[in-house]
Amino acid sequence: METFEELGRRLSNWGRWGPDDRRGTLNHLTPERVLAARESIRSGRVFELSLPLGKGGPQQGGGRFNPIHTMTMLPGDWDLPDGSFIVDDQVTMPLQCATQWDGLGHVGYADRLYNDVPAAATVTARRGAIHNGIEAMAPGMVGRGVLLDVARLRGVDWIAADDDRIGPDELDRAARAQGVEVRPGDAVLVRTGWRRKAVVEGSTPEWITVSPGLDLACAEWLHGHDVATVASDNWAVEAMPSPVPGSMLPLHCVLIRDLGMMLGEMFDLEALAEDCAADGRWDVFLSAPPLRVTGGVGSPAAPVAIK
Ligand code: UVW
Repeated sequence: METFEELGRRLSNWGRWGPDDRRGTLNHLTPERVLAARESIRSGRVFELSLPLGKGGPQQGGGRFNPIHTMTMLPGDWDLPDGSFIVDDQVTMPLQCATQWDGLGHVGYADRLYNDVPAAATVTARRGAIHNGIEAMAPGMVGRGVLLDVARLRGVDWIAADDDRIGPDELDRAARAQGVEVRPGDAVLVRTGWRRKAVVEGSTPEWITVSPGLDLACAEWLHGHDVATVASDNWAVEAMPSPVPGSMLPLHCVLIRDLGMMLGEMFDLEALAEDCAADGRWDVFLSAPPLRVTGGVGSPAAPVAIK
């Protein structure tokens, strides 16, 4: 059986867009494809796909915590002679704690990041990811998005963590059932229903330790369709725990490090999925830029889908 490293080597995009490329599969997002994505706007309805940022956010793992919002200036602190006043605030948060993009500095293996960049020498405490920082991805994913509602295909509110992982055949079946085509340059939005579970049941510790999601075999499907990005409503896009002994995030490794693909996590696809099921249109115009955090390995995102 092919290991994830062998799969990564076989699908590798290293060198495809030049030795200094830092944008990976976002290169599929050409001006022509962005322009064509306007055809997905039909009604003007806009859907917010991010989770609220605050202490009510999801259960966290790995030392991450929900955003801490503090007021740094209250009415009365800086009042002006004309009676006007100024109020300021700040947020302290890990960049990986809510709706987010994983950048190309987020995951690697064998001391390499995307496009053969040495990891230990180029990700530093002072400067972050010197070569594969998230700022190189800006303006990021702005183009056509396709929602594949796998939970709906299975006829469930959400896929259970111990159900079968989502494989390439199922992505094809969802697209066929919905009558939508995945095109080069698209963002594929995969709904597992995991967000709905958090809303219905509350975000329990299991929400982050186990989860439904994509199987490693989906890497070849995403590669074969020349998609720009993939995003999901769970916390890791891929199914947890991993099917590969000793490897926690094999799909991350192949997609981020070998293909150069940003992953979108904890996207709230609930309202959008309801609307798509109602009108039978599953393609959207997606605007989901990352913050330009210099040397950042990820970024919070506030994606919006326009129908
Ligand atoms: C980890 O980094 C562990 O996961 P994710 O990319 O899903 O935030």
